[in-house]
Amino acid sequence: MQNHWKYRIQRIGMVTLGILLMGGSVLSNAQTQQEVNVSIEGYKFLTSQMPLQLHADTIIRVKNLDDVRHDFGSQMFLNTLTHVESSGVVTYGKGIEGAYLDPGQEASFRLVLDHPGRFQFQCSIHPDMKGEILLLIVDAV
Ligand SMILES: [Cu+2]
Repeated sequence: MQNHWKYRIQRIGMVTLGILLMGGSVLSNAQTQQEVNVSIEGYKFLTSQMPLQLHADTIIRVKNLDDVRHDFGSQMFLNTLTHVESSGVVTYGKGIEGAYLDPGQEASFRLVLDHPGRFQFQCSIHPDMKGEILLLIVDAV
């Protein structure tokens, strides 16, 4: 029963996202997307990222390679509009804490970072699991 309710809310979110994306593509000048890849293996976050730029579309792809459930959560999503896709379910908005990942599962987080810094993330199930994404100011090429 509760699953049905959740599904409906998320469907509504998807429609809203479609409208926002259409609006966004008119406003932005086809910026390139920058990627951060995070794999979870052996109760550790392994991060690979290119130098990140401010105000660019950023996608964080997270994959759980362990055979236990993990969580990818970060404060950075709380005040930032974030588009999360996990198991074919899309959520969009501010205040997203993160996503749970079952064994083998992937999730992606799309957002635009508007200030530099170290963005920390963690697994709420295993508090010792922590990682970070760095956004240093670099001159655009
Ligand atoms: Cu964990």
